[in-house]
Amino acid sequence: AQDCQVANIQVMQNFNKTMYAGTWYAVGKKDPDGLFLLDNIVATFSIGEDGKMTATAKGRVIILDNWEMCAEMFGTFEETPEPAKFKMKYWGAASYLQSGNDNHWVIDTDYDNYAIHYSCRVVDTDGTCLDSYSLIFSRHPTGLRAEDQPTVTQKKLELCLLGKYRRVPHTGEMRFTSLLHVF
Ligand code: AZE
Repeated sequence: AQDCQVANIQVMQNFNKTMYAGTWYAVGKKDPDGLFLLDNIVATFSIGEDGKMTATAKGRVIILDNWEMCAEMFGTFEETPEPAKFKMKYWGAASYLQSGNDNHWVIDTDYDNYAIHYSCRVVDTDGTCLDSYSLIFSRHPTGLRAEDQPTVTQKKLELCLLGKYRRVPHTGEMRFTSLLHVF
């Protein structure tokens, strides 16, 4: 049963950030209000020598209404008393990209195949979320394994976001961004 209260959302128990590190391909997304990454979204999480988690994310964006580009984004994570709940400070490699401070919750993962991320930006007066985004990650660019689909569907339901996700295409266009931007 889900009451859609942000405070009651269950997150990953005993979250292990070391096992979470590495590359994840977004295969599904629910957008926040305003601008967001469009497609080809790939995130790579790392754990520094200080034990702190950082991430890079790439994806296609459209800014200024019609200017399409590959966004290279960076994030640093602040831990909270709940291991699967982080505060993420993020910014773009280019100044005209977005920057901000978001919640970053890991709802569920098996570390090897799938992960469900959730971020509520604005909590409404009734305790539900007014502006959220969520990414369904896979370790495989081809998508989720059939056996992981029921788990992911159940979690979308618990987040009160079932039916609000779109598939994230991976066409490979953004792969060489970090090589191109040195020119
Ligand atoms: C996330 C994975 C971990 C690292 C980061 C992420 C979020 C990135 C954004 C990017 C928005 C960019 C826009 C540019 C015009 C969660 C994908 C940094 C929110 C809108």
